[in-house]
Amino acid sequence: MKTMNTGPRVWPCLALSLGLLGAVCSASPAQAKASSQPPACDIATAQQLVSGATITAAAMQHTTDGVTAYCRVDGYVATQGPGPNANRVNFMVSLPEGFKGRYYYIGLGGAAGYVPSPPDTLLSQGFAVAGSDAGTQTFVLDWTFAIDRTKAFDYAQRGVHVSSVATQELTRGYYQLKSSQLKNKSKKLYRYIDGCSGGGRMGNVEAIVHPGDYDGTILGAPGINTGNVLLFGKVAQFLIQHPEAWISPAQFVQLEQAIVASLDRADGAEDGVVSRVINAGIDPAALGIFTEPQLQTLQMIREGIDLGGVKYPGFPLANPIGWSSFLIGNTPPPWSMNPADLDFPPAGFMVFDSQSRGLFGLTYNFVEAMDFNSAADVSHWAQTYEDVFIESGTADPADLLGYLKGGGKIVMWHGIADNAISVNDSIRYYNQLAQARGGLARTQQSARLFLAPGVLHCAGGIGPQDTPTQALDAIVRWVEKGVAPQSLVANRAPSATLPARSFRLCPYPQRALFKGGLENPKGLDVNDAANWRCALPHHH
Ligand SMILES: [Ca+2]
Repeated sequence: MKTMNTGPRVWPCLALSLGLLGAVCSASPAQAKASSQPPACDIATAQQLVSGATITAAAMQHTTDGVTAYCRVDGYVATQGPGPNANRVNFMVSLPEGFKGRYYYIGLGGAAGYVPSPPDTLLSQGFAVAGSDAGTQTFVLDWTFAIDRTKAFDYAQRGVHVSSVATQELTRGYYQLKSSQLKNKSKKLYRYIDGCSGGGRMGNVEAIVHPGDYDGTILGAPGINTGNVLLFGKVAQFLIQHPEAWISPAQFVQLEQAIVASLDRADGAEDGVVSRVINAGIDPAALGIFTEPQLQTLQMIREGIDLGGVKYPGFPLANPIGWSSFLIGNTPPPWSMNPADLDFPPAGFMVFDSQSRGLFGLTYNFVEAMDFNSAADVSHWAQTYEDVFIESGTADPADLLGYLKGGGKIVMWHGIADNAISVNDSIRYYNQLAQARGGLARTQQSARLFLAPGVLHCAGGIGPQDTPTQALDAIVRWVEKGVAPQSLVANRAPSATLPARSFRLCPYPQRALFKGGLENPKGLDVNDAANWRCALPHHH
């Protein structure tokens, strides 16, 4: 296999699907405008507002529509240890005119690696927007930076924390939230962190390790289980060693059509969408289109992996066409490591290979070195990950209790068709959180999980595409007004093949039920969320 070469032009769509886009929101704002002018937007002034960080740039900018002016401040926090090298966590915070007392931190997916730009929509709505590279400066699917254990620790937990502290200090200072001139009586800065995949991991780690940093946390398809990447490696190794077990994209299209044909109605609405997590109910072997080795591949993906104690549950059968890009590869092995070639490996291989090199050395070749059938090998890998990415491996949901008891709110969401992180793992995590918190009812007072039908990893697929927007809207109301979300209504824009649709997403374990039912005698529009309601499974 050729050497790892990960140019930035690879996987642009994947970068999107890893949750690199910020969300937008349209909540009604609290009055929090400073009555006095904000300080000047320049390096010297910004530097005076913050301790423990070095400001490198500060300048007024405008949203692309030219309407909203904001002061963008860039800087870094110097870090040291546990490795011998020092490091820098680069950050930005953008401070708009028309500030509404809200601060939003952009959680980055994948390996982070760059300072994100603030979304215009959030700035126009009066959010101060912050983000950082989490202390890494590599491509989004390259974790080899972890060879430097200082960078590994920054990525795991310290980077988001120190940049949150610095940018919140800058926000408070810029808007003079410590002064008495605010109309906002509480002088409260409402702080939100939002991300998907690796970005969800960031929010989860913050809530666990630094529960005082945020008031509201959005966990989109969060990477919270080391078994997730171990399963990537296991599947990729199996395919490399057994190329005949590779499954073509065309076969996944056939499988998906068969799944929808047989399971569509099981959720109570014939709408071409499998709206429930269904882990059984279809036997791929019965379709007669897969060979025995291919059935083994499917079984591996559905089975998950055992870390010894913690289990990473496998993927449900929902919309498996996404499995080609993430798990199986669009072309059969052997794969080329040259991004210019079309026979590039699946994203899951890239993730597991680079993480393995980051953990065990740049020349480490997991395909040769790992035995995924050996419990000792699997648990050694997982344990090394825990030791290097401290507090960022397999999370214990009980560790969220401090954040929740302190008043913090969590909106968690996950696409049922997720092709990178199994929706079953978010369900597992939420159920275990409910156990630790003393039951579902109590847990739902501060943490809710919403499942989005048809959504691939963070975005894409036939389901709703603005779930992050709706989740932010919901958590703002929850944090600032105490109104917990009874459901989220998320939307899909019309496409060449599908009409516009709104979806009702219900707090787990509730499900969305179509009021028209399978027969739909009144001819209700299945594409309108108003015709769906939330109910517990046994109430239909
Ligand atoms: Ca259906």
